[in-house]
Amino acid sequence: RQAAFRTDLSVLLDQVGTGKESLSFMKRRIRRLALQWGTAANRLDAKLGQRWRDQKKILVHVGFLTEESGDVFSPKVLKGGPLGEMVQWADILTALHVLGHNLKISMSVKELQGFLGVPPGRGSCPLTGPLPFDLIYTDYHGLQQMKQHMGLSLKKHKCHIRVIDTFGTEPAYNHEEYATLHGYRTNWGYWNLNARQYMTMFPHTPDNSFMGFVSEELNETEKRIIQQNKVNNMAVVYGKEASMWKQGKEGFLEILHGYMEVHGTVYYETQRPPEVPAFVKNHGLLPQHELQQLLRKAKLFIGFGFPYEGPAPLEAIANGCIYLQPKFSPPHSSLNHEFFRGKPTSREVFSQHPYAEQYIGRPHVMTVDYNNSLEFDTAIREIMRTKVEPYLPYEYTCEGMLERVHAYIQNQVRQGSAGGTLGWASNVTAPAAWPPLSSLRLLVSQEGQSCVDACQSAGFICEPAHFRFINNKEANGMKLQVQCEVVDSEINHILPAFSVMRRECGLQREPLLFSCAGHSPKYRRLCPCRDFRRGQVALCRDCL
Ligand code: U2F
Repeated sequence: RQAAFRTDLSVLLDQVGTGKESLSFMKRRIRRLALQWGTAANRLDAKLGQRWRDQKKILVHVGFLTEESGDVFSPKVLKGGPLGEMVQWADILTALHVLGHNLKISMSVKELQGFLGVPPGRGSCPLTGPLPFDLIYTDYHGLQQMKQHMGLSLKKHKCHIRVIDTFGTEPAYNHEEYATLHGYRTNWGYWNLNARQYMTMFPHTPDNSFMGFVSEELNETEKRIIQQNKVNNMAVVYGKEASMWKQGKEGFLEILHGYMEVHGTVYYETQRPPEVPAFVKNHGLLPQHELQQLLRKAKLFIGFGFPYEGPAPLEAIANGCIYLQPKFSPPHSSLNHEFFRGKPTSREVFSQHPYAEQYIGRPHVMTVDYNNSLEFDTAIREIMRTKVEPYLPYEYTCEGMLERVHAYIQNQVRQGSAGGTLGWASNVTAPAAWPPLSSLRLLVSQEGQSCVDACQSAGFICEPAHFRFINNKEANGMKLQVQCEVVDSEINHILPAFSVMRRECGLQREPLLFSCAGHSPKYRRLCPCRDFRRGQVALCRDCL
């Protein structure tokens, strides 16, 4: 069946259910953005013209909100706890609904069993029949629950699963045997999925797919009004929980206070949290739409280093604020920071919000060393002088998210894999390459450099789907004029690569370990880069 765009969200709102603060938060968000989604649907509909879109049967199982996983998030919704995940799930549900798919939503193991056709009360009884869905979106908690309740058949149906994974999963951590043997085993990884089945919140791990979320978009009149009403000496602090304000913030807060009126939205019960200095005008945790109003007046949105990679800086920039954030030197990662420990990635985070730094940058984003008071002071004064327009990258608009999710749903399933071992779409006979091969740009990294960085510094992005086309002697030797004296094929996540000193070229033997992230001091990587659309890094020029 052909999928038809939907602009009425009432059915979706009924499906989301009631009885928890997390669900109420998501529903308020869906309602608040309904008009924007509607307009975006109409625009994308016109852009895609008469193109056929398959209507898919989709199950969304939100594992972290199930009672069975402990649901630690729901009770904290009104108390300053993380909301980023709920923002993203609300937007994923809306995107799938608006794109016209046949959607089922599960927020408990019981509902999951019902939808999968597993008899209730027989948790260990595996699903024996065919999977009644084309696609299942879930998270790591949900994956664990599905393993418990689908038994062995999970393996068979694995290629239909997409895992929403905020911080990303790198291939070395995903491959069970390799991770176990080489010290990459963590609490989360080792599911042997195709790494593109993990979908992240920001486009930070090109081995995975970028799912994202949306932020409110302003029209030209709203933008003009906001710019007229900006209060040049008003700052809002990023940090809704008192613990984010603790220790070591006094120095730069004093400097900031010397120039600006400082506002906060820190949750409190009865008394002002002691971590928040008396000069800060604390509004308490605000509903999302009131926070937007505050951001419309403020000139500066200032980060303290935590939370990492949340939605709020994008909302601030979209409302015409300049986002000021700390540089991390040395960078934070799972090797040196508690928050990232155990996460299936060794990605290094060089500032509180790397996306804001790399993809948006000046004048909207300033990343400075907070320990250097002079640098900090100069930044504040520059911010007060600088005029900026509200800005939202296309990939974070409703239309951008619809376009991307549409492209994934219609194309990712068609992908083939070298050797057919990925279980990604082995049931399809003649898989056309997607992204198309026309987008491939073959590059060689510096010694010790990953393909993520090599592609990025050349203005491209690493495309793991293209590894299978470059993992051969021809690419290694002839095209790049590398003199390989030996060509070996091994199981190692830094391959394909070659050692300059030893004149040895190495090919990858395990397609699951094709990795943009991999790097090693004495090796130059062979990198499958691709072009991308401006403002929509997930899609290449010919990808739509
Ligand atoms: C991130 O989670 P957070 O929830 O801490 O991310 P934020 O950027 O602070 O904000 C999420 C939403 O909270 C809203 C705001 C954002 O959309 O509009 N909000 C609000 O409604 N009222 C307020 O007073 C202040 C903010 C990230 F998303 C998670 O994935 C991580 O787990 C977490 C830790 O790094 O950071």
